[in-house]
Amino acid sequence: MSELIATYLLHDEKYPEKKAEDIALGLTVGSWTNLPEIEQSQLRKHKGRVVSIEGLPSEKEDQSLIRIAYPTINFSNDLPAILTTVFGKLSLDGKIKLVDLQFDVGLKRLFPGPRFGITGLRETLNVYDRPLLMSIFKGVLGKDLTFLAEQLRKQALGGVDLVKDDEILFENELTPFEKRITLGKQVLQEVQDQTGHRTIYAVNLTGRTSGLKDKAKRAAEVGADLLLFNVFAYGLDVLQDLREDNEIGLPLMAHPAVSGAYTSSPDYGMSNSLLLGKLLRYAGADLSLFPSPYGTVALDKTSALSIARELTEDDLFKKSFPVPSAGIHPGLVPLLIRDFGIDSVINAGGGVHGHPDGARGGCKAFRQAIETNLKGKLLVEGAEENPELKKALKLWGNAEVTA
Ligand code: 1AE
Repeated sequence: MSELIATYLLHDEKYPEKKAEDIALGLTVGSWTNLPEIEQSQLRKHKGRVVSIEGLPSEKEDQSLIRIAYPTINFSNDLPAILTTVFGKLSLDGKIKLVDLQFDVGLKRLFPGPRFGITGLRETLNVYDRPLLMSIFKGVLGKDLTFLAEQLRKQALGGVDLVKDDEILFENELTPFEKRITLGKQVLQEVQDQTGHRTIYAVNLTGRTSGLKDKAKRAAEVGADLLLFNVFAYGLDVLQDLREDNEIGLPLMAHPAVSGAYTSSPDYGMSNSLLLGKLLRYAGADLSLFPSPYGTVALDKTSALSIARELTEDDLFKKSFPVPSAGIHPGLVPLLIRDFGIDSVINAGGGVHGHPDGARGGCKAFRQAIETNLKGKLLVEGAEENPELKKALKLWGNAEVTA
């Protein structure tokens, strides 16, 4: 029988065995034991099964990991049905956290995974031997297209591979969605003609859910490179819908806005690795942004690394780019490369625009930091030959990593 296995973390539960049995029963056939025998046998194939119970004693409280298998015949093959089955009413229970979901191969094959993934995006950009570099439009609320174009040009001239909209840039009269795409494309083409370097632009796909697919198709028609998407304000299934539509066919960048409401508590909600790693990848995100362990909105290192592992480990799907973000500056590049490897995207807003030489200097400083680190040199050594890097390190400091 095909099953989906859910792992939960329980806190201070005196009787984890009973709790596990209650969940296995309560989220599947309910009170089936009180029913007549004929009904019991019909329902037996739908009942959840307790797979294991593992005590995790700690100084503060006793925790247990419980694993429960749900027959896949209980739900339709979509994430809303799956999440409602394994963590529907249970998510309201308080002290229980959904840590992981293990899909069997048959179920997994029903999900799309990324359309492009790490390999496809590297091919688009023709960059294979270093982490990609991304910068973020900043301070664009209330600004017009001229401002936006100028900011974009500076970032591209500094040598970034991707520029993304700020996630809080929505549809507005000053910088309308389609105009951002067409003007952005023109600016980036001009820079490429001038420097030979290709930069692509992630435009923020926003608005009501009912209009998203048409808007995304229109984006593709007018030449968008990729779409930024606040997936957790909409739902994973909406992302999957965008991914599966061949008329859209664009890479998808998932922003973590709102995800903290589901993941931040150690006691309840879902794990970061499941939400921002595994499920985003299954649903089709080509890139997943999440807080790095070192910046301003820090995530603990174990969580951040577990997200990256889910995005990149060998699986049926293409790999998605991990994008550890928030508060990133050039001095953190050695840590980022040590912890996330070259198959990651280094992403910065303030660390680009706050550079003393402006956004162009900020992007250059990042490229110099990456190059220096990959040559096996300390950033302070690279700074001797690179004035932009020197200024960045003076302003923000540096975290050198030695072998
Ligand atoms: C975790 C998301 C980070 C993000 O979207 C963002 O705008 C970061 O900005 P900076 O680099 O912290 O200024």
